[in-house]
Amino acid sequence: MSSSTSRQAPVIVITGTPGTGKTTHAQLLVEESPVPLRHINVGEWVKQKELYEEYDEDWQSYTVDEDKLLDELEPITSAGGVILDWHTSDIFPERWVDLVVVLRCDHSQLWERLEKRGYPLKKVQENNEAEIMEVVLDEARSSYAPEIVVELKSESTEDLESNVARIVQWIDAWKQDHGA
Ligand code: DAT
Repeated sequence: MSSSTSRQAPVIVITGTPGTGKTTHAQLLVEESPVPLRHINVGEWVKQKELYEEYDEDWQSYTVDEDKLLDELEPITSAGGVILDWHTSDIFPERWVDLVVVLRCDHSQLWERLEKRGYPLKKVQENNEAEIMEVVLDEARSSYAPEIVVELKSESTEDLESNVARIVQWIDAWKQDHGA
């Protein structure tokens, strides 16, 4: 069984409604991190490695095969040094995860980002409602200990930079605590 004590570097989940800035944060964090981190965009992984059951044309999304996905991720997360970038977090076992960052964005700005991405209207609406209802935040809070879940605003470049700086500080502290 993996545990945080056996990892040389932390496992960080960056979650949030689609469009809140997970990938943008993960990419900058890879550059700025004091320890090497591998960025896994879980949605892309599911497509590339065909870890899905079917594609839903209506919603333009995949139904993930969760067992296959977890089997693929287990050895990677047990080694540590990973950012898991996904719009949902409750699938990852608690023992895998050291920090959960939940990104938040004002709904009108989120609407624009999702429209620019070319999402169908109902997908824009559904995601926007999910952001307003704090679905992703609630899910993270009900899946992990409160002290490892951090909610961060992602509405500007300043937010992005200060969020990443904060996570870098957290990684420095993690390294000290774990003698890494
Ligand atoms: P996600 O991975 O959560 O779907 P993304 O990183 O692809 O989101 O970002 C979606 C768009 O929003 C992209 O054009 C970059 C922009 N964006 C993300 N975070 C931002 C921020 N903090 N400030 C300004 N723009 C941001």
